[in-house]
Amino acid sequence: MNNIILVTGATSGFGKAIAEKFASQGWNCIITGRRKERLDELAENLAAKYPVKILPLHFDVQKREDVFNQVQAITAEWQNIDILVNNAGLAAGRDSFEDASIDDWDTMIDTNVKGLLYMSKAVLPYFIAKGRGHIINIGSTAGKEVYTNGNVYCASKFAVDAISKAQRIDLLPHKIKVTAIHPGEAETEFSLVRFKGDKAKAKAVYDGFEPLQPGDIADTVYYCATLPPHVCVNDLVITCLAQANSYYTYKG
Ligand code: NDP
Ligand code: 8X3
Repeated sequence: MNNIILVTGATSGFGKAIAEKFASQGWNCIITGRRKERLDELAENLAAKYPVKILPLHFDVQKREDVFNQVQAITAEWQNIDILVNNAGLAAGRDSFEDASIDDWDTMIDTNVKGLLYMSKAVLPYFIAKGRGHIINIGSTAGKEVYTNGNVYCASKFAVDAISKAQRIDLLPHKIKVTAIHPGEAETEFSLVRFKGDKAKAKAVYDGFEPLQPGDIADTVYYCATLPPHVCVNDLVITCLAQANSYYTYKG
């Protein structure tokens, strides 16, 4: 029987690359996101390319009832989940505290923090029933150091860091691994979303250096997910060569 991974935010960027990586290695995948067309297209492509099953679930992680309804409705065959990757997330805006939009703050907290909590809580009964599981939370270097105009995005990723540490402790009796992966700047749709469709602004973020690519994060998730049962990577910061941390990216 194939292993099963559930990846949130699989319509783009890291999530899409993670689904592709695991499918290519024979894992059945539950993929989620709000953009149904993209989700269905990915499901069709992966199922055509690899000998695996793909279950697309279309919902918004901010909506508590939808999260629980969707996760609780999956059939017994799919409930045998081995890994949950809490990847869905975003930055909305990059403005000074006094200028930042409160709606943007709500969106980031509701998605990056509350969405991750809802998903974890919804999947946990399946892990507890089988006596093992692995939660992989995608944080950020923004959750390690606060940078100029990063305010609430950074706060949401500091929360991911704290929640990961809390889950690691509290879920030990259930033999559930918890891994937080904190990437630095990576070329996905992240900046396009952050700058609300402004392509020039989004592209400028990656000028002058070679950023991480989605496949780099997919490979890292796969590595953490396939270690022996007694080994758990707890906290992993990963950046491109040019980036030392949230403040220092060499563009020489
Ligand atoms: P993308 O914008 O390419 O992908 C984000 C994914 O999250 C999409 O699939 C999107 O799907 C999904 N998503 C966003 N909001 C929701 C929601 N409310 N409900 C369900 N799904 C949602 O960005 P990345 O791949 O870069 O981002 C993935 C994660 O990595 C995020 O948590 C981000 O904060 C983090 N990260 C990104 C870095 C980067 O530089 N790129 C660096 C460090 C961390 P849809 O819109 O279809 O719902
Ligand atoms: C995304 C990376 O540097 O924009 O989390 O915060 S950064």
